Amino acid sequence: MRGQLILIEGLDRSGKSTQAGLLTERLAQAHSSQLYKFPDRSTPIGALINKYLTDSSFQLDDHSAHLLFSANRWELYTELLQALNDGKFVVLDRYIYSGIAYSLAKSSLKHASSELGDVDWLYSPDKGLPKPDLTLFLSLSIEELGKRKGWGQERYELEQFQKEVKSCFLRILDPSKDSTVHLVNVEGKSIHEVQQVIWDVVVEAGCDK
Ligand code: T5A
Ligand code: NA
Repeated sequence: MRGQLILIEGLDRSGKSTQAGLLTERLAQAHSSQLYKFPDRSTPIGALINKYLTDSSFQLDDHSAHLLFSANRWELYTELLQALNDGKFVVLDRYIYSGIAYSLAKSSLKHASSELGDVDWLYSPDKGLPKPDLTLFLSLSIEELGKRKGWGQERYELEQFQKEVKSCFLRILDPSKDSTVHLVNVEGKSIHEVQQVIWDVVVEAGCDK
């Protein structure tokens, strides 16, 4: 039987990696589970993405950057699909919605996407990747993010840009249009409290079995 594909999305430093790791461990109590993080900086395309994120002098056209993030997901596609087909429960730390939201937040690509019919151009390179059975978006105020450790070190960690990204995420992740999408308010919650809320949503959605 195919395993479940559970995605954790959110802004930079919202606690995705912490929660994705804890969820993978929790699922491992009853199933074989595996975690994938995107971008995966260990691959050939991931190395280029890492350079782009950490070296402000390294420039890429926004369209090219968008395609690279998608290409990075395709690098892991065969392995990820195999894991799911082997019955593994797969947890994703960012995925296609990050790809859309961060690009949509750039004025250059907003223009491209509206010309080509809303966000069609942005979605097209990810077409064919497995859709998550459940997506949890960790929602937190920009003020709180700015207080988190290491904030401001990478390309996109700018307050105004994150505000824009947040509104793009909320535009494409709409629980009233897609029942697999859940918004999780993590404001003022401890790591343990967020973990419990996430687990409740997973169980409620039947994604723990
Ligand atoms: N990107 C990504 C794209 O543009 N397109 C794409 O297609 C994809 C996939 C790097 C950048 O790439 C962009 C988005 C990003 O700008 P990344 O490597 O995932 O992506 O980078 P970050 O999101 O910045 O990863 P972080 O590890 O910094 O953030 P997390 O995973 O959200 O946060 P986490 O768990 O590491 O926690 C951050 C800090 O907060 C603390 C933790 O201990 C840690 O110190 N923390 C809490 N503190 C208080 N209360 C809580 N509840 C806490 N939870 C965690
Ligand atoms: Na992370």
